[in-house]
Amino acid sequence: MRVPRRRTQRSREIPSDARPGRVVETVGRRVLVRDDEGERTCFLAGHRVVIGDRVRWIEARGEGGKIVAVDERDTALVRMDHKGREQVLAANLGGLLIVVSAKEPGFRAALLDRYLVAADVFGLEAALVVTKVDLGVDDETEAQIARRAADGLQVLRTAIDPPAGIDEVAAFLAEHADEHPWALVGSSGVGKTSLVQALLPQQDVGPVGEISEFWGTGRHTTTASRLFALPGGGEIADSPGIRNFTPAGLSAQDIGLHFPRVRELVCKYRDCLHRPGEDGCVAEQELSEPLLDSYRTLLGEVLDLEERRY
Ligand SMILES: Nc1nc2c(ncn2[C@@H]2O[C@H](COP(=O)(O)OP(=O)(O)O)[C@@H](O)[C@H]2O)c(=O)[nH]1
Ligand SMILES: [Mg+2]
Ligand SMILES: [Zn+2]
Repeated sequence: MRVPRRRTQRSREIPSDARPGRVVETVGRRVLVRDDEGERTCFLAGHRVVIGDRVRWIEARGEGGKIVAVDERDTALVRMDHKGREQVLAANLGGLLIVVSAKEPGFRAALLDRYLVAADVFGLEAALVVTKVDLGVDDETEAQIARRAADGLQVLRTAIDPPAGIDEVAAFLAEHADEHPWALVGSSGVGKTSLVQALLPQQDVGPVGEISEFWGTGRHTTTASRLFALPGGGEIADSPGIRNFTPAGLSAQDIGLHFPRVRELVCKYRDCLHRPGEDGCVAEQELSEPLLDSYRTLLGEVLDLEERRY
């Protein structure tokens, strides 16, 4: 699916003294814009921006900058909120570093699969980071990891104390460095901010161990979404967790196309949605239970949202 394009400036002209920059932090209606000269707080004049957006800004009397235009996005990570509204979470990303913890909280395979679907839908690369391996990885989780690795997903494993795998994450991000940053995604508490802190020991990267949820409006959390430049190269975005991530722009019929093995099913009817009890459906014979569960849960949600919208 192509991301919805947004023209740089709809009707108003961009002032000639406007300078380019990139949004590296958002907390509610306040954003931090970075360019070669540094960072400054900007306020929004009717624009909606997210982390990673390329913008034009002008000096504003005594209070940093004012954003006057938002450039077209190369990519956008968009979710559907519980009311079926599209919500852009980040712009111009190159990939998703999907973070799942071995324990506390336990491995959430279904959420991992949704982010994999999202990467596929929005044209992003993806890799898996399994955090908290110091707590041990049980057999069931190992099986879940092995299944994704067999599908070609790169898997990194980390622990903070004693440190393990941190250099591998840094090397991975350096290898994938270009103008499109990667973003850490995953539930609250899986260790995203701890990982960023381990990558940037000299810098205060934000609160660790606080349960915060991102609702898009900025009202429910003071925790920022923030883009960090790494010393070895590459960039990584950290953000508060999202309780339930549903990629936007998916029709019920599309979902199967974004799941490995589901897309290969040959059922009696070509438009089979592989719901329980469907006539001539081979999904239950052909797929593992966790994979089918992941698929059916997302399908159920999209069907619900479709029903509510039409
Ligand atoms: N045992 C263990 N705990 C960790 C590890 N990484 C993070 N934590 C703990 O997990 C909790 C949540 O971490 P945080 O980085 O805030 O997670 P975030 O919500 O994903 O940003 C904190 O109490 C961390 O100390 C790890 O590698 N091992
Ligand atoms: Mg965090
Ligand atoms: Zn079927």
